[in-house]
Amino acid sequence: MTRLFVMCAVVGTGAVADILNVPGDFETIQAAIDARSNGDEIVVAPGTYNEALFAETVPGSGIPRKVFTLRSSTRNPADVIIDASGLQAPALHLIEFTDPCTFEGLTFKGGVGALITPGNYLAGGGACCESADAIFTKCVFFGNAADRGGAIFTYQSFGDFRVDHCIFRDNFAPLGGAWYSGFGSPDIVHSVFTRNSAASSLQGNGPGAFYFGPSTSPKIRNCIAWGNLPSAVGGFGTPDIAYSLIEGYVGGVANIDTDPMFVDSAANNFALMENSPCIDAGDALVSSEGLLLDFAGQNRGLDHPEVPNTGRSIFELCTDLGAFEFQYESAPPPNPCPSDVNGSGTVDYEDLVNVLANWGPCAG
Ligand SMILES: [Ca+2]
Ligand SMILES: [Ca+2]
Repeated sequence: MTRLFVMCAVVGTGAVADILNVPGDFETIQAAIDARSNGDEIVVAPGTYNEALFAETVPGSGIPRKVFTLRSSTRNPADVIIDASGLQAPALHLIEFTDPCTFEGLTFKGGVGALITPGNYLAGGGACCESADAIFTKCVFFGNAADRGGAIFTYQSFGDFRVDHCIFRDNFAPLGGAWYSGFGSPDIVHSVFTRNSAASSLQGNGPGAFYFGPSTSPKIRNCIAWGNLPSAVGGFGTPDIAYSLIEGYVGGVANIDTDPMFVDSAANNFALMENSPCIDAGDALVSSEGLLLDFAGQNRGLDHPEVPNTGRSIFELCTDLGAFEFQYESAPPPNPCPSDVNGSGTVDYEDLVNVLANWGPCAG
């Protein structure tokens, strides 16, 4: 009787979530996904996992929702690489999640998209999200390819789709080198799109970063899209783009179109140089909503006192565009009296003795 009561209590609350460790509890990430209960958190140890992940729920089919979180144990995308190379599938494929699953600190690479019918095209090399909301935080998508959405394909998202502090680089698709979005309004915040490419196809040309499909109104804030081929954005949808650097894009509020000045793009270092136009050019209201740490885990919203605040600052917050906040460090104040060798506040006999006692070549 007691046992029955406990079981009912557990099932009744629906709030008992477990942590599933990979490879501690499950040899593969997919095995953990298959074994999950609603609300579980799958924590992956550093390594490269040659897997193509798949999860679905189908409303009315009896397959329970079982929303989950998947993250690296270090929350660093350099440490856990989901590499779908050779598997002829997306690195991640989600179907029918009306509540978002969460993905944090992961790299998705080597995927080639899922076959969508009718239409017969491959969609979403890194992540194919069919009628599925998701939240991607601090994830990297590179070296993925598809026909639509080299890195991400979103279709009929329900309004809770968001990426923040993600880096999309070196992905390819004829339509939407990095992202194809149809029938939905994903939020894209503090992310970097670079070196993604599209090519001519029967459907038309490009663009390299975002393709806004029909009935698509993505909200893009504090992002950088630079160096994508043949262009950054395009399509039929009506994007809401503000406080961003989108190469070649004209319109919206407080957008800029000039070199973002990455520290070392060739080495995939997308932090900002001190003379970057992205510094203090963001919308701090967006950053203040739970996004107060940047890709490197450093504080957001630092005011660079020597840079005009061209974005929207909130109180003391002056946020930057892209995934990294420029870490301003004030220089030490100049010494007003260099001859005061012992720092006494007066230049006197003791300073002179100190100088004479140390006369000659400096050690070292
Ligand atoms: Ca400033
Ligand atoms: Ca700043």
